[in-house]
Amino acid sequence: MSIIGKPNAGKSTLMNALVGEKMSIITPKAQTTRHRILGIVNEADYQIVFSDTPGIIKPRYGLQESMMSAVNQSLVDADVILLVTDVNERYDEADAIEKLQKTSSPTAVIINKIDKSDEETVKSKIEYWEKTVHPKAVFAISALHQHNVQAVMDFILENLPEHPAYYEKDTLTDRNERFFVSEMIREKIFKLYEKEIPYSTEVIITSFKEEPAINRISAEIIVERESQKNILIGKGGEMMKKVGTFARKDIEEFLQKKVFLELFVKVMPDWRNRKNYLKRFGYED
Ligand SMILES: Nc1nc2c(ncn2[C@@H]2O[C@H](COP(=O)(O)OP(=O)(O)OP(=O)(O)O)[C@@H](O)[C@H]2O)c(=O)[nH]1
Ligand SMILES: [Mg+2]
Repeated sequence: MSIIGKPNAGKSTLMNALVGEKMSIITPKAQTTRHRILGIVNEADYQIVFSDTPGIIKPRYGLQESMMSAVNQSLVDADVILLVTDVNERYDEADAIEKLQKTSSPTAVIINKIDKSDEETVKSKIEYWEKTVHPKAVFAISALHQHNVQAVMDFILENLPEHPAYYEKDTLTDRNERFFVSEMIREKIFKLYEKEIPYSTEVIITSFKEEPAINRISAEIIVERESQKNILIGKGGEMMKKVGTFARKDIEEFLQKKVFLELFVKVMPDWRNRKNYLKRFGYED
């Protein structure tokens, strides 16, 4: 079950709504999601494996190339595809449409953010998508307000093939705690910094010690240039403190435990284009 679409369309918001858990981080900035992230729903008589993916773009550097191979990989495996679109986007979804043409899996187009639109626009978008990609269904929804999300869920259940469960019954995702912790830190960076900073940043968990009453976590925030390091840290370390405080709150809620979080900023020139760094950071070819 693959969720694809352009950056910022609301794919991660929809996945979280369908799974009923906060799996993927969500920010107002494009290209928030960098990996394929699985969210698994287990019920007595079925299992649905959702896969959230990075927004479809034309890659300009190594990191973005890896992001696009995550999208392609998720399409290869998908039994059902949801193409998420923002109702207020212009009609320039050629890259996403092209990907759909390579698959024969049942597809639904999701017109999202209808809370920010009007009936007439929604109607014309439904018509546009029906005649452009001939999907099996079109849904107009608001993932943010959980409006019409159940209809999408029903479509998925109707179209999922009979198959033995791919994962153990209590599995929720393919990612570990460290991954989610690093994502929570990255989410704060996407929200607190502007321009190229979020896109030049990676977060690596360097130490994760579980003690009875507290978890001690250290993370490195990787940037590409010395000047970015200074911006990240901010005057007197103020900005870094903010990142740490907000991230720690989320991590404590996620782990249901007290957390001591230590952040270090490190420069790795041009990491977004260096194969060995990308590999080490968990990005596949
Ligand atoms: N008004 C409104 N905003 C929404 C809706 N769904 C998502 N958003 C907002 O749109 C922004 C992007 O949402 P995401 O879920 O991160 O989008 P995405 O498609 O995963 O983005 P990338 O990971 O960058 O590809 C966030 O600010 C969301 O709160 C919706 O139904 N209505
Ligand atoms: Mg996303």
